[in-house]
Amino acid sequence: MPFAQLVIGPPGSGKSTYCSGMLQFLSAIGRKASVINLDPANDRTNYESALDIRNFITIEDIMSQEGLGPNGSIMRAMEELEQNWDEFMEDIKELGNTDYLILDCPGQVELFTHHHSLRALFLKMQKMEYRLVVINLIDSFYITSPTQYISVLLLALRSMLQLDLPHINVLSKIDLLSNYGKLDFNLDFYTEVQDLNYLLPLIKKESPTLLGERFASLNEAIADLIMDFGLVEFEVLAVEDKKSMISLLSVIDKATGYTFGSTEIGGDTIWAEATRQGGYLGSIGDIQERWIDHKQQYDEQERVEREERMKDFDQLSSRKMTPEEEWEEEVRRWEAEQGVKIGKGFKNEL
Ligand SMILES: Nc1nc2c(ncn2[C@@H]2O[C@H](COP(=O)(O)OP(=O)(O)OP(=O)(O)O)[C@@H](O)[C@H]2O)c(=O)[nH]1
Ligand SMILES: [Mg+2]
Repeated sequence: MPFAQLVIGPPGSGKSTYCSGMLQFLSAIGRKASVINLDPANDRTNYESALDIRNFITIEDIMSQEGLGPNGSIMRAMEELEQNWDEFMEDIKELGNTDYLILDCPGQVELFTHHHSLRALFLKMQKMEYRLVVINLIDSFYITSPTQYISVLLLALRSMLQLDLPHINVLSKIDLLSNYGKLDFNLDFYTEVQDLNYLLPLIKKESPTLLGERFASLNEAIADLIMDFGLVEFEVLAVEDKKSMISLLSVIDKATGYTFGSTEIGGDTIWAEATRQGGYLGSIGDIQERWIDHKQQYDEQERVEREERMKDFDQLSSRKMTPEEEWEEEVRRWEAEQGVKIGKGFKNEL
């Protein structure tokens, strides 16, 4: 049973960087993974793609043939891909046996809020028995302003409803958050999407004009809607931080059913189960402490520990630790800390 991560998110939210990091990580722990570049504008990927939409279609071609601008051309390229999906799918099949496909999608939000092509492609993959999970990356910068936060919540909700697949929303670049000044609330307020009514006075302050009052009312209505659905939650990610990648993978594994090692469980059950259990991120207070309150101490402590591990390894084996061995070591430590297995052979052990 192949699994696929569909990596979406607004422009610059870290999709391609994530795909590259996840590819390295999965490969290091012995899962066969391949990245497919679905972004026709992505001419310099920071990973080696197993398959590239640009081999079929480039936005330069569409721009010159159809007289469209770069953004319209990306939408058009997705429509063309949808029409020629069988050919593309044949190429995916030729990639052979992969545990995980990782799809690096374009950043136009229309693609996952109301345009049909991406959804149609994902549905086709689902029919081919891929176990899909959407990874929706949203730059954590947006939680620094109440109205922007409401806006990304709406975006996340809209994508969840439109794509109708197991969906993991992730606040990306969490390592940069402490540079943006003090948040109005603790980080868990934002990740758990707690009572948004607390934001309302701040929204009113952010928009003091008459028009601003109507804007505040709009935000209030959206906040109510988001709370009514109660679907949106966020994980956090700093792509260079191995622990945060490992934690996120454990959440992904639950959402896809990889954790269960069974092909029998239906998608709904898995999603419900994954949602019920929540992440393995430790208590959410740890995240506030790790990424905001004591970030520098944690960074320093982790740097020192890593150097010591490297030195010990060096002395014992008279060679440097490979990146794969570093990942394995980090996974082992994480497993010991959490009492949960994620590494090689995990599927068979269950
Ligand atoms: N500090 C930090 N920077 C990150 C992280 N993830 C991505 N970035 C940076 O964010 C920038 C944008 O990342 P990309 O991976 O190109 O983002 P994208 O979503 O693929 O962008 P588009 O394809 O243009 O939509 C790059 O400079 C990355 O190095 C992170 O976790 N922490
Ligand atoms: Mg990209």
